[in-house]
Amino acid sequence: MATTLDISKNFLAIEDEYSSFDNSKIIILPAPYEMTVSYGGGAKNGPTAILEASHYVEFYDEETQREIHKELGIATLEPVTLDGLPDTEALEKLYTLTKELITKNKFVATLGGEHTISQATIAAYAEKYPDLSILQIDAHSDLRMEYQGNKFSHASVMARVCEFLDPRKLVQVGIRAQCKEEAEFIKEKGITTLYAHEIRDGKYTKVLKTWDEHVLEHLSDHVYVTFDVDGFDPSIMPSTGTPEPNGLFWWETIQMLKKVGRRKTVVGCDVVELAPVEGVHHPDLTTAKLVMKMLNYFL
Ligand SMILES: [Mn+2]
Repeated sequence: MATTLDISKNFLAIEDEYSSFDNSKIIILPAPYEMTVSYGGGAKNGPTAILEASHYVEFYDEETQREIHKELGIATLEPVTLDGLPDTEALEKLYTLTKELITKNKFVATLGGEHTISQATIAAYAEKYPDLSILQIDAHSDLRMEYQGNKFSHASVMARVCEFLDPRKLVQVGIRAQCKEEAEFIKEKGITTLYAHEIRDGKYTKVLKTWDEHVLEHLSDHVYVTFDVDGFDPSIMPSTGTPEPNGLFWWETIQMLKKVGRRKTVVGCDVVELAPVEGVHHPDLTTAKLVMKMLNYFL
């Protein structure tokens, strides 16, 4: 099994007792993959930036009143080496590693890297949980059959997932940039897509119910959450390759994640596409805190 990072480099800066592989239910898996960036680059620096920023996130979560690292243990693996590998080999490597971790009953939180990586981790989880549904937070639907000639583009990741998972088990939130073919694919295949403009227009807001209830209704019991940070509004998340206006804000997003955690069994997650900008720290910290909130809500 891959080596773990120590207190100087691991998620939250956790001492050995609560961050060893054997003692930890939670595995942070840094996957600095960057091959197909279309606009702004830097996603390969995402995992390290999240880990560094996490040293300024508190162990104690004031909302859930827990110190989750002491309850469950959080081990951070050494970043998986994907550099220089062809797409298929890199994805295969990540799939195999995820599969090993799931077999050992770990909860894997993968840090990207480009969104492309999610097809590998989701494939591993989908084999273990046949009813698995996917909650995708993203500005883009990522359903292009291929992009710039590459079917392993970050813009095609969910099209690849729909090749092995029933598209009706995909729920997308915050979408606000796609091509016509993607919109048609969504309708044709029965994907649940909550477009950003529909959320803002109140399409899913019912009496005493917020839009996220619609998300809950379309998820199965076992859920995998894939979080592309460009789902957030660029005002709180400028550090990403393709920022899009009219994004989600912090509180509504974590409210949704909290409800998902309470009412479903979240079995794994990833946070992808952070492309850190030198001298701009808040998006790195926001992402590290997002990971921490997800762990607190999901486990
Ligand atoms: Mn994406």
